[in-house]
Amino acid sequence: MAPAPSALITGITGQDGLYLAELLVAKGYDVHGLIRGQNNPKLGLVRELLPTVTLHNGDLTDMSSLIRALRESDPDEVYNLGAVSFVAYSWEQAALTTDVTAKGVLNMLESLRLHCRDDLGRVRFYQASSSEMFGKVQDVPQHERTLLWPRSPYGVAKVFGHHMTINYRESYGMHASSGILFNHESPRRGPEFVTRKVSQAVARIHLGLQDELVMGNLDAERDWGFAGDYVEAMWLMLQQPVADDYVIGTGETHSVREFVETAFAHVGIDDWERFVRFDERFVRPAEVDQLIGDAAKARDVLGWKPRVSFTELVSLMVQADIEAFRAGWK
Ligand code: NDP
Ligand code: GDR
Repeated sequence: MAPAPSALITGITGQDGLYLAELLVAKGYDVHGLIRGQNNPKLGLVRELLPTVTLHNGDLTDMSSLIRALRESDPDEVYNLGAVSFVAYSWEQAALTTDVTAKGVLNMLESLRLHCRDDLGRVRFYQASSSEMFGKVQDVPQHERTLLWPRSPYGVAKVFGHHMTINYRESYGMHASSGILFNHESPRRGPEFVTRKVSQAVARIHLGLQDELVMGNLDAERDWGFAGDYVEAMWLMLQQPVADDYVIGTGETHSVREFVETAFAHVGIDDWERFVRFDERFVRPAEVDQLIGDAAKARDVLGWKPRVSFTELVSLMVQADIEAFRAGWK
């Protein structure tokens, strides 16, 4: 019997890392994760959800730790999901964002190149690229050949990682693929992101625990999908004989206002405006006004399509938060 395939995931403590690790464990992989910091607060959660996963200490800014993690895990596939991923924060810590989200990708690719030595196609690599790279969009909808025009230090950092991934593929023949993923959400989304901020607030308002929701730009439009669907696309990319880049999105766009309205509708509140207050603090120095992905290539080549609709996504997030608050977890 062939040995189980193995995978190393950076960013395993994040939203996507958890879903991807669960998917790979279910597929029979020997799963390894990179975990950073001397006392990571997510360690307990990872151990509880993923008891069979092997964790390796390391940080994307520390190349020797990446080489060690590769040596210890000896993976067939590497998924590079680790990043400073909150766009608003990237203006406050632009240099840190560059070190982790941009140079961290180079550190991982270079570590992999050294690890694989004379068989560079041996390990398949996935880079978590982002629709934020499209920024001031030059095509509607956005596809794999749309010109990149990032609008934040985060977006700029992701462009670096994206092109470095393509460069390592072209220079060394590495099986390095880049998924240009549009926003994807879930009950595991960090509370700093708008969807979870809204789902938590609406749940708390519904339960009488909070009476207002303070927001920034309600006019921004995003192509929102469910994270569980999107990690399948990551895996599918690495199963292809030839590495390539793919846009992953739903092909629908909705405003932040619509997200808020749909979330309140889930708890039977129609006059939602009375709960929502605007605060300049949440407005960004430069905004990405509208994103909408054309995932035709992923549909045709990978056979991928999203399963969860916008309304289902909003409802499942609000409902999960209602249940979590009721259970008194938070
Ligand atoms: P999260 O913010 O939930 O997770 C980020 C992960 O990166 C965490 O595990 C975090 O670890 C880790 N990390 C942060 N800094 C470092 C570091 N210096 N070294 C190693 N790991 C580090 O992000 P998501 O799960 O939502 O996203 C996964 C990836 O996909 C990210 O690269 C993100 O930029 C990208 N992406 C996400 C999209 C989305 O809509 N979710 C869309 C497109 C791209 P810790 O817990 O220790 O902080
Ligand atoms: P985004 O996600 O920047 O698209 O990046 P986020 O949920 O933070 O913002 C989406 C839009 O909502 C507007 N907005 C607010 N955002 C936040 N966080 N808080 C608010 O109060 C608020 N009010 C309005 C924002 O201005 C923005 O237009 C996410 C991250 O996961 C990235 O890592 C990933 O690459 C991209 O999605 C695709």
